[in-house]
Amino acid sequence: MSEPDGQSTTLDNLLSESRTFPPSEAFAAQANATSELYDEANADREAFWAAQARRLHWDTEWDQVLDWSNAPFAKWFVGGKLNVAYNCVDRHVEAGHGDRVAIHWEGEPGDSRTITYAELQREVSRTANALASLGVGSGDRVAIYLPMLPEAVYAMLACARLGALHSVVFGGFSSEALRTRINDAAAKVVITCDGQYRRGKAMPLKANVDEAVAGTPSVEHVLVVKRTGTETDWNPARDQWWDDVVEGQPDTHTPEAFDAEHPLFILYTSGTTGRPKGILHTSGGYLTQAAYTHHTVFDLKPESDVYWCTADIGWVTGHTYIVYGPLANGATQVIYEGTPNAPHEGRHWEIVQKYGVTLYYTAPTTIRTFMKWGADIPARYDLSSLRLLGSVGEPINPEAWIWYREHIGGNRAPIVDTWWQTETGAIMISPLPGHTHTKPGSAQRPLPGISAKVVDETGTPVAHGSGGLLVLDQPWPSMLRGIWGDDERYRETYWSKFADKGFYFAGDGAKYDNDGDIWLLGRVDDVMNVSGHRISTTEVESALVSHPTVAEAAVVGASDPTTGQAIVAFVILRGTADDAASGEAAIKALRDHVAHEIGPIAKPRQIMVVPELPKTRSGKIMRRLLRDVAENREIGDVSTLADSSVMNLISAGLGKSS
Ligand code: 6R9
Repeated sequence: MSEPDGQSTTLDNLLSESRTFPPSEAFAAQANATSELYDEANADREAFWAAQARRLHWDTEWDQVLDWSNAPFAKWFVGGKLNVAYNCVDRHVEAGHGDRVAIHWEGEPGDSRTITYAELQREVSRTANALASLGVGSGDRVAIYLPMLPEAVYAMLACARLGALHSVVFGGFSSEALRTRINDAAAKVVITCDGQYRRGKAMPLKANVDEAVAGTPSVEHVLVVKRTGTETDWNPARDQWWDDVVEGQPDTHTPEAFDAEHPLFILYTSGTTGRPKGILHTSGGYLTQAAYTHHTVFDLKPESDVYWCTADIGWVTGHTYIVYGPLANGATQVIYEGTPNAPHEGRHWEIVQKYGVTLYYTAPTTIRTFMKWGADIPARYDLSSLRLLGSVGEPINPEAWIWYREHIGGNRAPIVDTWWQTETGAIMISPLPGHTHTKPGSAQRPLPGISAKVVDETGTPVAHGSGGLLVLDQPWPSMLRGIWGDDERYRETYWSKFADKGFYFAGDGAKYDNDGDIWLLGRVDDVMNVSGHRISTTEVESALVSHPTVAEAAVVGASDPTTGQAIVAFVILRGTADDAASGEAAIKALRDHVAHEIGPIAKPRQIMVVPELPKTRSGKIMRRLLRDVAENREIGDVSTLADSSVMNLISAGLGKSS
């Protein structure tokens, strides 16, 4: 394990901002969250979660709230049965809210669609019937490789309705990454579209699927949504247009109740090794915590709020806070297909104004991008509808927090900085709006019902004012139930570090301030956080060394003013490589190679050609020293290097860097 990336810079930032922001009386008076929630949860955690589970419709009530006897494999709401899609769609229609808008969908080129709950019910039913006609049933896996289209939501909910597991693969991942994920889950069906809009251009997407499924024996059908009209190759034995299969289906479908622990989805995330982990989530506990947190942390009033989470459906934030949480709560939300600067840098604020968005949830990297573009851009729009702002994905620096509050929230809307992970399934640490006196840069307290601690290497909680490692010391309903097909890796990755205490190790550094509030300080493992996306250093290193010119590679996350961290690679070229191989064109070829192997999000910002890499006597690369180089710092202690002259060689040779 190396030291927390960027910890020192984060700590420096913290010193510069010590204001706290109490909620306004008006907000507090109407808030969903009250301080009693903490008391209720402290009095009886299981009774508290049972009360939260009653937000949902259960076909059969559970007979045990939590079974932790086979830890770390949890069972929540044992014996209970429910249908997740019914809970997200049908029951709102049955309750008389069929005419309520579920989704205001805004396409990048400016087209839009309004989908009410009644329409959503028909679309999800048709899609479920279509998938069933292709042979999809309970327990089957369906890969979804789509941009932000309503069909992505229909497909996810149709899987949930049938008891099939979806594995959504972010549309920015390469065909290689898609193939690995399809094969790991042995998906039977892939759902994609012809092309996707990106900054005004139509980019092919189905072509990636064609490349991927050339090596996926499990795939029987590819279902293709028509979006851009982009020409695509066609394999008639395998490919079908979405419209041809879905349109003619009956628009009713009877949902079946599944066990509370029935698997709901797999979502791949980067670990510290090259191979991504298929994080497994199940039904009852996941939906309970998704609904509870969405209601409490975002203060949702389903009759009047217009909610917008800007995440992509390919990440966990899109799963829990676009699909399952908001829809379980009967919310009206905006889903936007494109990037924040298409066709202009005011696009988000234009959308906020158009739909009267009240609750807005985004990532620090996006906020910092808005800061770069200038406060005069949001100032051109009417943002007075906004009454709450959220942040997720990485620590938010106090400067961005204050800018967000002032220029987007009109110094009025409370900010919730929400800490959680793909593995936790839902928000774990966050202020409660209307209750908490917020502090710029701190996620502050575990939510009622959640327990988290900052501990030292022995698992002992650290004193207020000190730093350590973040652990979750009690099971929670939306916790991952394992890594798909690899129980051992699940135990090893999350539960082995504090095995004697039974703590879940999150992989994040954190500290308590003097009030006992938690400040997240970034990853303490070899996982980078680039624009809120988790990418492992090993994954990028494997991609680099798979290129014929590269002998060895080491990758570090260097702090970056916009993306949080940026990928910086150090490569040793093969013996035969001459000056041409280390030239600009060659470096571009390496960056493109990484994009092809993993996806454009993993492209290194910088690749430096070096003669050697700094290693300890046991052969471990000392990333700390490479980070010093990447961040233009004086190089730290080199005494544990096998050869201490290596750093001089590296510094001397950097004339060849890009
Ligand atoms: C939801 C999501 C999880 C990692 C996590 C941590 C970082 C997320 C954060 C935060 C500080 C916050 N992270 N939210 N760090 N403050 N509010 O992002 O899931 O993609 O799995 O990433 O992101 O390092 O461990 P995921």
